[in-house]
Amino acid sequence: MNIPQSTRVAIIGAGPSGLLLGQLLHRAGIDNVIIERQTGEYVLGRIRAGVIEQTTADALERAGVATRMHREGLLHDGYELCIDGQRHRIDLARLTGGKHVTVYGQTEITRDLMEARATEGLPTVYEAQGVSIHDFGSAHPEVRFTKDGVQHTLACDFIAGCDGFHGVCRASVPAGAHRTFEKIYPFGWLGVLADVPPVSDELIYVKSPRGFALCSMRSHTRSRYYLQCSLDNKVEQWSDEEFWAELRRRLDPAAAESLVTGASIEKSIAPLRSFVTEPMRFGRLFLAGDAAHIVPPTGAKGLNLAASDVSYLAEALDAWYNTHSEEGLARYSERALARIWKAERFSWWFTSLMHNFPENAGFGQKMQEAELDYLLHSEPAQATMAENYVGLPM
Ligand code: RFL
Ligand code: PHB
Repeated sequence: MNIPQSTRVAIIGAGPSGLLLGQLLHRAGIDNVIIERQTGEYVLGRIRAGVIEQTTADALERAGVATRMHREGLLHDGYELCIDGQRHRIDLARLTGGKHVTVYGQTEITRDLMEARATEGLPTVYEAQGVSIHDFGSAHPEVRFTKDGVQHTLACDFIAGCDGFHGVCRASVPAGAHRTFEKIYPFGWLGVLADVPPVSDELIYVKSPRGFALCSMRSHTRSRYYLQCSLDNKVEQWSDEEFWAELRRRLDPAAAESLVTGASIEKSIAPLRSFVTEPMRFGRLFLAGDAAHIVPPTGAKGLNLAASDVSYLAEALDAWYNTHSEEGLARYSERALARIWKAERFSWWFTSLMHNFPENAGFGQKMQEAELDYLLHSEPAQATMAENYVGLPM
């Protein structure tokens, strides 16, 4: 591939944010180039999100990449909360007037987006080294990087920072130009992916005296399970046998009994964090997705926020190029942050409700118990939870 020297929008990062933005821009007739530091295989190897809101499914539809999701994705109109060995169903469809979520892995969405991009011949530079961004305070920003030992400069009108939490874009913003808000949780999630049938047709979020667990899935034959673990745990400390034994201890007796176990095909530990940077626009640099915010995975909101960010951004750039309106770009940060803070609240609340907190003895624990008791016996409380879980409107 010839590496272009100029484009309209330079997108940094080929995760779901960058790839979806690229596809939405292409559909609006806006040239873009994606610069990614890893290989495509590496990006596909990261096992992450599994639950897709309707607004994300709609964005994939607009991007022209929803065919396989419609065919293979699993529609879920409820999930269960298992509290100290007893299961309670949250009936999403009934509580939200017919809404549902789709269980379809981030890996599959990423693969669909990569394939669409390759089919349409859109430029993506993988294994770009030393990526740096310049002059985004001016009308002529630039991206510089090295590929196969050769230095390249990409001139552009705008830079989209879709390069995740550890990327270069947010780090390039002068310290005084933004504010960050952060909460670190005192535990992580140990995740296992295995080719075994899921323990139940629906997701089960588990709170037990031994800590949180989650039973999720990717298909009728592939399961994804998580355990709350200590931050000083290493993946190597957890054999498959130990993982399954600990999961069984946290489940209710019926689920523990019917759990099918097998060899893990992926095992990893993720720390839990809430993080937001404000604003998300710096001249001609726009941050989107994990580059601007992180949620703990309990609410299943990270990928969904990435999709709403890039939907707002694509709409704003479409208006700029095709109707010469600057309003969408001017309002991008404010619009995106309004949705982000509500998802931050929900993810923090659901995380606080379901996990064991070392510091939570006494009053904190009583508050958690009262909150759970209220939720399980109040229809309006369940409706609020369901409304947030299926996703607030964009
Ligand atoms: P990504 O996916 O991190 O992609 C960023 C890309 O940028 C590249 N990059 C660079 N490229 C060029 N130059 C540089 N200097 C670069 N630095 C980095 C990286 O290589 C990478 O390819 O961010 P993006 O696109 O914003 O997507 C965000 C989502 O990945 C994330 O929010 C979700 O995975 C979060 N998440 C979930 N979200 C949901 O909506 N539903 C879920 O069920 C859900 N479950 C999860 C999750 C995240 C998890 N982990 C491990 C954090 C479950 C887990 C366990
Ligand atoms: C997942 O399947 O990976 C998953 C599902 C729901 C969550 C988080 C992760 O809340």
